[in-house]
Amino acid sequence: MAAPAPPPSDGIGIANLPNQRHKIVAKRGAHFTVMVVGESGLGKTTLINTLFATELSSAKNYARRHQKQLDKLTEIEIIKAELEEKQFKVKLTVIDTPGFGDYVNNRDSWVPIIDFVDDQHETYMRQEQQPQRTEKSDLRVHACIYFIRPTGHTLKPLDIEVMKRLGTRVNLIPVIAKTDTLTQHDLAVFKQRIREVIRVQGIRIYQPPIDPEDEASAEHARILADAVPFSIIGSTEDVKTPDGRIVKGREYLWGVAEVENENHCDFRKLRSLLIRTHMLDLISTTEELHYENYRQQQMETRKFGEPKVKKLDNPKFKEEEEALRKRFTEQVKSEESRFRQWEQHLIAERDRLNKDLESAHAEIKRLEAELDNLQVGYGRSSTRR
Ligand SMILES: Nc1nc2c(ncn2[C@@H]2O[C@H](COP(=O)(O)OP(=O)(O)OP(=O)(O)O)[C@@H](O)[C@H]2O)c(=O)[nH]1
Ligand SMILES: [Mg+2]
Repeated sequence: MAAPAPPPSDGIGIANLPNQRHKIVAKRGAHFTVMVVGESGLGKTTLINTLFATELSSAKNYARRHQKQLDKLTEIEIIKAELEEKQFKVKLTVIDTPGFGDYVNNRDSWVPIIDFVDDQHETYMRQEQQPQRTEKSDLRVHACIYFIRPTGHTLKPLDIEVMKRLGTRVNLIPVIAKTDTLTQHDLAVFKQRIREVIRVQGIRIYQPPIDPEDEASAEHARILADAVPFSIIGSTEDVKTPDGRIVKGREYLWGVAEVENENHCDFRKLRSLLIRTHMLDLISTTEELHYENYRQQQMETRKFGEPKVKKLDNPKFKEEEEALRKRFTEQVKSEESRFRQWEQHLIAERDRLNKDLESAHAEIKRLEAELDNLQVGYGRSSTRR
Protein backbone atom coordinates (compact mmCIF):
# COMPACT_ATOMS: atom_id res chain seq x y z
CA MET A 1 0.00 0.00 0.00
CA ALA A 2 1.10 3.56 -0.59
CA ALA A 3 2.87 5.69 1.99
CA PRO A 4 0.66 7.28 4.64
CA ALA A 5 -0.36 10.87 4.27
CA PRO A 6 1.07 13.25 6.86
CA PRO A 7 -1.20 13.95 9.83
CA PRO A 8 -3.38 17.03 9.57
CA SER A 9 -1.51 19.96 10.99
CA ASP A 10 -3.55 22.97 9.93
CA GLY A 11 -6.35 24.16 12.14
CA ILE A 12 -10.04 24.32 11.47
CA GLY A 13 -9.42 27.23 9.18
CA ILE A 14 -11.33 30.03 10.76
CA ALA A 15 -8.17 31.29 12.39
CA ASN A 16 -6.44 31.40 9.02
CA LEU A 17 -8.96 33.57 7.25
CA PRO A 18 -7.93 36.91 5.77
CA ASN A 19 -8.09 39.58 8.41
CA GLN A 20 -11.31 41.41 7.79
CA ARG A 21 -13.58 38.45 7.36
CA HIS A 22 -11.70 36.88 10.19
CA LYS A 23 -12.80 39.65 12.54
CA ILE A 24 -16.44 39.51 11.54
CA VAL A 25 -16.55 35.80 12.02
CA ALA A 26 -14.62 36.05 15.28
CA LYS A 27 -17.16 38.48 16.64
CA ARG A 28 -20.26 36.61 15.63
CA GLY A 29 -18.93 33.11 15.72
CA ALA A 30 -19.60 31.05 12.64
CA HIS A 31 -22.63 28.88 12.36
CA PHE A 32 -22.11 26.06 9.93
CA THR A 33 -24.61 23.41 8.89
CA VAL A 34 -23.81 20.29 6.87
CA MET A 35 -26.33 17.78 5.64
CA VAL A 36 -25.80 14.25 4.31
CA VAL A 37 -28.19 12.83 1.74
CA GLY A 38 -28.38 9.67 -0.33
CA GLU A 39 -29.72 6.18 -0.71
CA SER A 40 -29.96 3.92 2.27
CA GLY A 41 -26.89 2.17 3.63
CA LEU A 42 -24.24 4.13 1.76
CA GLY A 43 -22.39 5.22 4.88
CA LYS A 44 -23.84 8.66 5.60
CA THR A 45 -23.98 8.22 9.35
CA THR A 46 -20.58 6.56 9.29
CA LEU A 47 -19.06 9.55 7.48
CA ILE A 48 -20.42 11.94 10.08
CA ASN A 49 -18.97 9.83 12.84
CA THR A 50 -15.68 9.57 10.94
CA LEU A 51 -15.54 13.35 10.68
CA PHE A 52 -16.12 13.62 14.41
CA ALA A 53 -13.61 10.88 15.18
CA THR A 54 -10.81 12.28 13.01
CA GLU A 55 -11.26 15.95 13.61
CA LEU A 56 -14.05 16.89 15.86
CA SER A 57 -13.63 14.46 18.72
CA SER A 58 -12.39 17.30 20.87
CA ALA A 59 -15.50 19.25 20.02
CA LYS A 60 -17.52 20.48 22.94
CA ASN A 61 -21.10 19.38 23.31
CA TYR A 62 -21.05 16.68 20.71
CA ALA A 63 -24.56 15.60 21.32
CA ARG A 64 -27.43 14.09 19.46
CA ARG A 65 -29.93 16.82 19.84
CA HIS A 66 -33.23 15.82 18.44
CA GLN A 67 -35.00 13.95 15.75
CA LYS A 68 -37.42 15.70 13.54
CA GLN A 69 -40.26 13.52 12.42
CA LEU A 70 -41.13 14.36 8.85
CA ASP A 71 -43.22 11.41 7.91
CA LYS A 72 -43.36 7.74 8.72
CA LEU A 73 -40.42 6.83 6.54
CA THR A 74 -38.17 9.80 7.01
CA GLU A 75 -36.64 10.93 10.22
CA ILE A 76 -34.04 13.63 10.17
CA GLU A 77 -31.47 13.70 12.92
CA ILE A 78 -29.77 16.88 14.01
CA ILE A 79 -26.41 16.74 15.74
CA LYS A 80 -24.80 19.81 17.24
CA ALA A 81 -21.24 20.43 18.24
CA GLU A 82 -19.12 23.41 19.05
CA LEU A 83 -15.62 23.83 17.70
CA GLU A 84 -13.18 26.27 19.12
CA GLU A 85 -9.78 27.27 17.92
CA LYS A 86 -7.67 30.21 19.02
CA GLN A 87 -10.82 31.88 20.37
CA PHE A 88 -12.76 31.35 17.17
CA LYS A 89 -15.96 29.54 17.67
CA VAL A 90 -17.80 27.48 15.13
CA LYS A 91 -21.19 26.15 15.92
CA LEU A 92 -21.43 23.05 13.83
CA THR A 93 -24.72 21.36 13.01
CA VAL A 94 -24.84 18.09 11.13
CA ILE A 95 -28.11 16.93 9.65
CA ASP A 96 -28.26 13.20 9.13
CA THR A 97 -31.07 12.15 6.83
CA PRO A 98 -32.25 8.57 6.51
CA GLY A 99 -31.57 6.93 3.16
CA PHE A 100 -34.18 6.79 0.48
CA GLY A 101 -34.70 4.39 -2.38
CA ASP A 102 -35.07 1.04 -0.69
CA TYR A 103 -38.77 0.85 -0.04
CA VAL A 104 -41.01 -0.78 -2.59
CA ASN A 105 -43.21 2.17 -3.27
CA ASN A 106 -41.03 5.10 -2.49
CA ARG A 107 -40.13 6.83 -5.66
CA ASP A 108 -40.77 10.12 -3.92
CA SER A 109 -39.37 9.35 -0.50
CA TRP A 110 -36.72 12.03 -1.00
CA VAL A 111 -39.35 14.78 -1.19
CA PRO A 112 -39.27 15.45 2.59
CA ILE A 113 -35.54 16.10 2.30
CA ILE A 114 -36.03 18.79 -0.34
CA ASP A 115 -38.88 20.21 1.73
CA PHE A 116 -36.62 20.31 4.78
CA VAL A 117 -34.11 22.48 2.90
CA ASP A 118 -36.84 24.84 1.70
CA ASP A 119 -38.41 24.98 5.14
CA GLN A 120 -35.16 26.22 6.67
CA HIS A 121 -35.03 29.10 4.20
CA GLU A 122 -38.69 29.76 4.89
CA THR A 123 -38.21 29.82 8.67
CA TYR A 124 -35.26 32.18 8.37
CA MET A 125 -37.16 34.49 6.04
CA ARG A 126 -40.12 34.67 8.39
CA GLN A 127 -37.81 35.61 11.26
CA GLU A 128 -36.22 38.31 9.13
CA GLN A 129 -39.63 39.82 8.53
CA GLN A 130 -40.25 40.19 12.26
CA PRO A 131 -39.78 43.70 13.67
CA GLN A 132 -37.50 42.56 16.50
CA ARG A 133 -34.56 40.78 15.08
CA THR A 134 -33.49 38.79 18.05
CA GLU A 135 -31.27 35.74 17.88
CA LYS A 136 -32.55 33.75 14.92
CA SER A 137 -32.66 30.04 14.83
CA ASP A 138 -30.98 29.12 11.61
CA LEU A 139 -30.72 25.66 10.09
CA ARG A 140 -30.10 26.74 6.52
CA VAL A 141 -27.92 24.08 4.96
CA HIS A 142 -24.50 25.37 3.87
CA ALA A 143 -23.19 22.14 2.40
CA CYS A 144 -25.13 19.12 1.22
CA ILE A 145 -23.05 15.98 0.79
CA TYR A 146 -24.73 13.69 -1.72
CA PHE A 147 -23.78 9.99 -1.58
CA ILE A 148 -23.49 8.03 -4.82
CA ARG A 149 -23.61 4.23 -4.73
CA PRO A 150 -20.29 2.73 -5.87
CA THR A 151 -21.78 0.73 -8.75
CA GLY A 152 -18.94 1.55 -11.12
CA HIS A 153 -21.49 2.24 -13.86
CA THR A 154 -23.03 5.67 -13.84
CA LEU A 155 -25.49 7.92 -12.01
CA LYS A 156 -28.97 6.48 -11.58
CA PRO A 157 -32.07 8.35 -12.78
CA LEU A 158 -33.11 8.75 -9.14
CA ASP A 159 -29.75 10.39 -8.33
CA ILE A 160 -30.08 12.74 -11.28
CA GLU A 161 -33.58 13.72 -10.26
CA VAL A 162 -32.69 14.41 -6.63
CA MET A 163 -29.36 16.08 -7.37
CA LYS A 164 -30.97 18.45 -9.87
CA ARG A 165 -33.41 19.65 -7.26
CA LEU A 166 -30.82 19.92 -4.51
CA GLY A 167 -28.30 21.74 -6.71
CA THR A 168 -30.59 24.72 -7.22
CA ARG A 169 -31.20 25.01 -3.49
CA VAL A 170 -27.94 24.28 -1.68
CA ASN A 171 -24.21 23.90 -2.19
CA LEU A 172 -24.21 20.36 -3.49
CA ILE A 173 -21.11 18.26 -2.93
CA PRO A 174 -21.31 14.82 -4.57
CA VAL A 175 -19.26 11.97 -3.10
CA ILE A 176 -18.74 8.34 -4.10
CA ALA A 177 -19.57 6.13 -1.14
CA LYS A 178 -17.55 3.12 0.05
CA THR A 179 -14.68 3.70 -2.34
CA ASP A 180 -12.84 0.73 -0.83
CA THR A 181 -15.20 -1.53 -2.79
CA LEU A 182 -13.91 -0.26 -6.15
CA THR A 183 -10.50 -0.80 -7.78
CA GLN A 184 -8.45 2.31 -8.50
CA HIS A 185 -9.08 1.88 -12.21
CA ASP A 186 -12.85 1.38 -11.86
CA LEU A 187 -13.01 4.36 -9.53
CA ALA A 188 -11.25 6.61 -12.05
CA VAL A 189 -13.62 5.55 -14.85
CA PHE A 190 -16.66 5.91 -12.57
CA LYS A 191 -15.60 9.41 -11.50
CA GLN A 192 -15.16 10.47 -15.09
CA ARG A 193 -18.61 9.17 -16.04
CA ILE A 194 -20.29 10.89 -13.13
CA ARG A 195 -18.61 14.19 -14.01
CA GLU A 196 -19.86 13.76 -17.55
CA VAL A 197 -23.47 13.08 -16.46
CA ILE A 198 -23.36 16.06 -14.08
CA ARG A 199 -22.23 18.26 -16.97
CA VAL A 200 -24.67 16.91 -19.55
CA GLN A 201 -27.65 16.97 -17.18
CA GLY A 202 -26.82 20.49 -16.06
CA ILE A 203 -26.70 19.51 -12.39
CA ARG A 204 -25.44 22.40 -10.30
CA ILE A 205 -22.68 21.45 -7.90
CA TYR A 206 -20.56 23.50 -5.56
CA GLN A 207 -17.47 24.94 -7.22
CA PRO A 208 -14.66 26.10 -4.94
CA PRO A 209 -13.92 29.67 -6.08
CA ILE A 210 -10.55 30.30 -7.68
CA ASP A 211 -8.90 33.45 -6.40
CA PRO A 212 -6.62 34.82 -9.13
CA GLU A 213 -4.84 37.01 -6.57
CA ASP A 214 -3.76 34.12 -4.41
CA GLU A 215 -1.91 31.45 -6.35
CA ALA A 216 -1.63 29.00 -3.45
CA SER A 217 -5.33 29.03 -2.62
CA ALA A 218 -6.25 28.96 -6.32
CA GLU A 219 -4.14 25.86 -6.75
CA HIS A 220 -5.82 24.26 -3.74
CA ALA A 221 -9.26 25.10 -5.16
CA ARG A 222 -8.29 23.55 -8.50
CA ILE A 223 -7.13 20.35 -6.81
CA LEU A 224 -10.42 20.17 -4.91
CA ALA A 225 -12.49 20.85 -8.03
CA ASP A 226 -10.62 18.14 -9.95
CA ALA A 227 -11.37 15.58 -7.25
CA VAL A 228 -15.17 15.98 -7.44
CA PRO A 229 -17.04 13.68 -6.85
CA PHE A 230 -14.90 12.99 -3.79
CA SER A 231 -14.24 9.33 -3.16
CA ILE A 232 -14.98 8.42 0.46
CA ILE A 233 -14.06 5.71 2.90
CA GLY A 234 -15.79 5.98 6.25
CA SER A 235 -14.73 4.23 9.44
CA THR A 236 -14.36 5.01 13.09
CA GLU A 237 -12.38 1.84 13.76
CA ASP A 238 -8.69 1.92 14.57
CA VAL A 239 -6.92 -0.76 12.56
CA LYS A 240 -3.29 -1.78 12.23
CA THR A 241 -1.63 -1.43 8.82
CA PRO A 242 0.85 -4.09 7.59
CA ASP A 243 3.66 -1.63 8.37
CA GLY A 244 2.45 -1.24 11.94
CA ARG A 245 0.64 2.10 11.98
CA ILE A 246 -2.69 2.48 13.76
CA VAL A 247 -5.13 4.32 11.54
CA LYS A 248 -8.82 4.84 11.00
CA GLY A 249 -9.70 2.41 8.26
CA ARG A 250 -11.23 -0.81 7.06
CA GLU A 251 -9.36 -4.07 7.22
CA TYR A 252 -9.24 -6.54 4.35
CA LEU A 253 -7.27 -9.64 3.50
CA TRP A 254 -5.29 -7.59 1.01
CA GLY A 255 -4.51 -4.83 3.48
CA VAL A 256 -6.11 -1.77 5.00
CA ALA A 257 -8.22 0.89 3.28
CA GLU A 258 -7.18 4.04 5.08
CA VAL A 259 -9.59 6.91 5.62
CA GLU A 260 -6.89 9.56 5.75
CA ASN A 261 -4.63 8.25 3.01
CA GLU A 262 -4.93 10.43 -0.08
CA ASN A 263 -3.94 7.52 -2.28
CA HIS A 264 -6.94 5.57 -1.02
CA CYS A 265 -9.68 8.20 -1.06
CA ASP A 266 -10.51 11.91 -0.97
CA PHE A 267 -11.74 12.06 2.63
CA ARG A 268 -9.05 14.57 3.59
CA LYS A 269 -9.92 16.81 0.66
CA LEU A 270 -13.59 16.78 1.62
CA ARG A 271 -12.83 17.50 5.28
CA SER A 272 -10.46 20.27 4.32
CA LEU A 273 -13.03 21.87 2.04
CA LEU A 274 -15.72 21.68 4.68
CA ILE A 275 -14.01 22.73 7.85
CA ARG A 276 -10.78 24.37 6.80
CA THR A 277 -10.56 26.19 3.54
CA HIS A 278 -14.08 26.75 2.27
CA MET A 279 -16.37 26.93 5.28
CA LEU A 280 -16.79 30.66 4.93
CA ASP A 281 -17.39 30.50 1.19
CA LEU A 282 -20.02 27.82 1.71
CA ILE A 283 -21.72 30.04 4.28
CA SER A 284 -21.64 33.16 2.13
CA THR A 285 -22.79 31.46 -1.08
CA THR A 286 -25.70 30.01 0.87
CA GLU A 287 -26.64 33.49 2.07
CA GLU A 288 -26.00 35.35 -1.14
CA LEU A 289 -27.03 32.83 -3.72
CA HIS A 290 -29.30 30.08 -2.45
CA TYR A 291 -31.18 31.95 0.27
CA GLU A 292 -31.46 35.01 -1.95
CA ASN A 293 -32.89 32.83 -4.77
CA TYR A 294 -35.43 31.35 -2.43
CA ARG A 295 -36.43 34.74 -1.07
CA GLN A 296 -36.80 36.27 -4.53
CA GLN A 297 -38.83 33.37 -5.79
CA GLN A 298 -41.16 33.59 -2.81
CA MET A 299 -41.47 37.36 -3.12
CA GLU A 300 -42.56 37.00 -6.71
CA THR A 301 -45.27 34.54 -5.92
CA ARG A 302 -46.80 35.98 -2.75
CA LYS A 303 -47.41 39.17 -0.89
CA PHE A 304 -45.48 40.26 2.16
CA GLY A 305 -46.45 38.31 5.23
CA GLU A 306 -48.53 35.86 3.28
CA PRO A 307 -48.04 32.23 4.23
CA LYS A 308 -45.92 29.96 2.10
CA VAL A 309 -47.51 29.20 -1.22
CA LYS A 310 -48.83 25.73 -1.51
CA LYS A 311 -46.56 23.70 -3.73
CA LEU A 312 -49.01 23.30 -6.54
CA ASP A 313 -49.70 27.05 -6.71
CA ASN A 314 -46.05 27.83 -7.17
CA PRO A 315 -44.98 28.28 -10.82
CA LYS A 316 -41.92 26.23 -10.02
CA PHE A 317 -44.17 23.22 -9.65
CA LYS A 318 -46.48 23.92 -12.58
CA GLU A 319 -44.61 21.47 -14.78
CA GLU A 320 -44.75 18.75 -12.16
CA GLU A 321 -48.41 19.45 -11.63
CA GLU A 322 -49.05 19.15 -15.37
CA ALA A 323 -47.25 15.80 -15.53
CA LEU A 324 -49.12 14.61 -12.48
CA ARG A 325 -52.43 15.63 -13.96
CA LYS A 326 -51.63 13.80 -17.20
CA ARG A 327 -50.68 10.68 -15.31
CA PHE A 328 -53.87 10.95 -13.29
CA THR A 329 -56.03 11.35 -16.41
CA GLU A 330 -54.41 8.33 -18.01
CA GLN A 331 -54.98 6.31 -14.89
CA VAL A 332 -58.62 7.36 -14.76
CA LYS A 333 -59.06 6.43 -18.42
CA SER A 334 -57.63 2.98 -17.99
CA GLU A 335 -59.68 2.46 -14.84
CA GLU A 336 -62.78 3.54 -16.72
CA SER A 337 -62.24 1.09 -19.55
CA ARG A 338 -61.55 -1.63 -17.02
CA PHE A 339 -64.80 -0.71 -15.30
CA ARG A 340 -66.72 -0.76 -18.57
CA GLN A 341 -65.47 -4.25 -19.40
CA TRP A 342 -66.47 -5.39 -15.98
CA GLU A 343 -69.89 -3.77 -16.37
CA GLN A 344 -70.47 -5.52 -19.70
CA HIS A 345 -69.43 -8.76 -18.17
CA LEU A 346 -71.94 -8.16 -15.38
CA ILE A 347 -74.75 -7.40 -17.83
CA ALA A 348 -74.05 -10.60 -19.74
CA GLU A 349 -74.00 -12.49 -16.48
CA ARG A 350 -77.29 -10.89 -15.43
CA ASP A 351 -78.91 -11.85 -18.77
CA ARG A 352 -77.68 -15.38 -18.39
CA LEU A 353 -79.07 -15.58 -14.87
CA ASN A 354 -82.38 -14.08 -16.00
CA LYS A 355 -82.64 -16.76 -18.68
CA ASP A 356 -81.90 -19.41 -16.10
CA LEU A 357 -84.53 -17.88 -13.88
CA GLU A 358 -87.04 -17.86 -16.71
CA SER A 359 -86.47 -21.50 -17.52
CA ALA A 360 -86.62 -22.30 -13.80
CA HIS A 361 -89.98 -20.52 -13.66
CA ALA A 362 -91.21 -22.42 -16.71
CA GLU A 363 -90.10 -25.64 -15.10
CA ILE A 364 -91.95 -24.75 -11.86
CA LYS A 365 -95.08 -23.92 -13.88
CA ARG A 366 -94.82 -27.23 -15.71
CA LEU A 367 -94.35 -29.12 -12.42
CA GLU A 368 -97.28 -27.28 -10.82
CA ALA A 369 -99.50 -28.17 -13.78
CA GLU A 370 -98.37 -31.78 -13.51
CA LEU A 371 -99.18 -31.73 -9.79
CA ASP A 372 -102.64 -30.31 -10.50
CA ASN A 373 -103.26 -33.04 -13.02
CA LEU A 374 -102.17 -35.68 -10.56
CA GLN A 375 -104.41 -34.21 -7.82
CA VAL A 376 -107.36 -34.11 -10.21
CA GLY A 377 -106.74 -37.78 -11.12
CA TYR A 378 -106.41 -38.67 -7.38
CA GLY A 379 -109.77 -36.89 -6.61
CA ARG A 380 -111.54 -38.88 -9.26
CA SER A 381 -110.27 -42.22 -8.09
CA SER A 382 -111.18 -41.49 -4.40
CA THR A 383 -114.82 -40.54 -5.26
CA ARG A 384 -115.05 -43.81 -7.23
CA ARG A 385 -114.37 -45.73 -4.01
N1 LIG B 1 -16.96 -0.94 2.77
C1 LIG B 1 -17.44 0.14 3.36
N2 LIG B 1 -18.48 0.06 4.19
C2 LIG B 1 -18.94 1.18 4.79
C3 LIG B 1 -18.35 2.45 4.56
N3 LIG B 1 -19.02 3.36 5.29
C4 LIG B 1 -19.99 2.69 5.94
N4 LIG B 1 -19.95 1.39 5.65
C5 LIG B 1 -20.85 0.34 6.17
O1 LIG B 1 -22.09 0.43 5.52
C6 LIG B 1 -23.17 0.14 6.41
C7 LIG B 1 -24.17 1.25 6.44
O2 LIG B 1 -23.58 2.40 6.97
P1 LIG B 1 -24.42 3.62 7.55
O3 LIG B 1 -23.45 4.68 7.92
O4 LIG B 1 -25.38 3.18 8.56
O5 LIG B 1 -25.25 4.04 6.25
P2 LIG B 1 -26.34 5.20 6.12
O6 LIG B 1 -26.13 5.80 4.78
O7 LIG B 1 -26.31 6.10 7.29
O8 LIG B 1 -27.67 4.34 6.09
P3 LIG B 1 -29.18 4.85 6.38
O9 LIG B 1 -29.16 5.69 7.59
O10 LIG B 1 -29.96 3.59 6.50
O11 LIG B 1 -29.57 5.60 5.16
C8 LIG B 1 -22.51 -0.12 7.75
O12 LIG B 1 -22.36 -1.51 7.90
C9 LIG B 1 -21.14 0.54 7.63
O13 LIG B 1 -20.16 -0.08 8.44
C10 LIG B 1 -17.22 2.50 3.67
O14 LIG B 1 -16.64 3.55 3.40
N5 LIG B 1 -16.82 1.33 3.11
MG1 LIG C 1 -27.82 6.68 8.61
